[in-house]
Amino acid sequence: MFGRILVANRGEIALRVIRAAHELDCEAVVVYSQGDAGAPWLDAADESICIGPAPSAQSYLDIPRILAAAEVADVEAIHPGYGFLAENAHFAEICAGCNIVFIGPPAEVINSCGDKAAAKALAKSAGVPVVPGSEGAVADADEAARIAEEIGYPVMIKASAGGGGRGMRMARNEITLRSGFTAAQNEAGAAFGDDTVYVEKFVENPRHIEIQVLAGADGEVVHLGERDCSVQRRHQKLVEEAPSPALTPEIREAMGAAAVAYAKAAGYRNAGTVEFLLDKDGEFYFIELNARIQVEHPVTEMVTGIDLVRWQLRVAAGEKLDFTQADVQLRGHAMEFRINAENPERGFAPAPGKIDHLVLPGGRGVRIDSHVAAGYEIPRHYDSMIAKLICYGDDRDEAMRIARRALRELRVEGRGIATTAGLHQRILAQADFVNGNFDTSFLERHLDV
Ligand code: MV4
Repeated sequence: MFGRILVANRGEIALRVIRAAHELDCEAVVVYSQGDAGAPWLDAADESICIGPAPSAQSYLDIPRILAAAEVADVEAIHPGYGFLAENAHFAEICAGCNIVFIGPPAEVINSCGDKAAAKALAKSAGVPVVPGSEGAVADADEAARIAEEIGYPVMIKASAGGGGRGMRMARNEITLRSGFTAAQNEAGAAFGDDTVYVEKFVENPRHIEIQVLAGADGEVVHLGERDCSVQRRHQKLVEEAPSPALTPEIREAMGAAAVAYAKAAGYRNAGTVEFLLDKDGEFYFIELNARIQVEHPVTEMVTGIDLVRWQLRVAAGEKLDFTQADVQLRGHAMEFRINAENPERGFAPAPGKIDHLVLPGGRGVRIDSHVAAGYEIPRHYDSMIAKLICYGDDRDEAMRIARRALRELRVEGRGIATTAGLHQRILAQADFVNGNFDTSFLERHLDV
């Protein structure tokens, strides 16, 4: 195991990684921006190094500053967390060039997973179901129109460098296809410096199901079951759970096998997530692989008993997995509720402020992953998530009972602060949610409530 690592992130995930390192008797040095000076999670680290001003471009996204900190701190490895540099192949490559282990997959694998059209082609060749559509990139609107005619409308135009919903356009006819094609191309070019797009059949109101995979140092791959992340708004997930109320044991096994097949074909290493769309008829389609630890990883940890971040460090240090697929048992039910400093009644506008009064729930079945404390001023520069409430019970009903109780206990108060906690209580009172009857359109359809 490493003796000392650098955590190139902030907030709850920085704390999560520091905790995992300490449980492995590994020291953790954390970088921080001036916007995070004096922040509570810095106390948990063995050392903290200020790398620049609050704007991420000059701190958490600034590769030279982070590598300078790694050099000064004399670390063996860097954990990127999620967001920021987590899926930046260039950063992973530079780490390798500096003889610092990037805790994640190799740079080439990040690169190949980042190209969605190529990833889809690889999935198809590995026998993984994909949404019917173009074979790779589509050159122009005429070609897009031909393919759309073939597969039938509605279709989706997607940026190859996109993901997480960016650079996507839906089209129900040739007119909107042609305008959407240009729009997607321009958006992708501006956002990613790559205007490659591809076309596929539009799946109406899918569920978003993802499979957690873990690949050891020799390329051995296991899957740790699924997470249902359908309760989201504009691609911002709000509630995630495992197992999914929509999966039968048969679909779970097939989806798990598909995720493993893709990860093996991609030469994957470390923790990753294979995203699928699940339609009304129980058909599933590969979408992309997220080459990072994800926000919602705790629900998988709760139902499998496997510490994903600890395994990220162990695999990066060259270890093989010490268990096989047959050893992975799913037990109980876990739900994660993202507590964001946002006002759902005002279009989810950021609502940061200084936390004057804080009560974080506890007790049986409750896990809180949070970096905040009373007296903490939520900075405006970063994302608005201030805590993750993870509830665990023997079954889904028990997990929801614990969640309602925990959300009643939760208090985050201060001038200007609003949170998503009340919204979660209302979600937990919705019959469709309680019955497991929801898809990616759930939140939009129930927003009035
Ligand atoms: C789709 C789709 C329907 N049909 N692809 C959005 C994020 C990206 N990872 C994939 N996304 C979608 N791709 C086809 N062919 C609908 C979505 C989608 C979605 C997917 C997952 C979770 C939430 C979503 C919300 C709207 C649309």
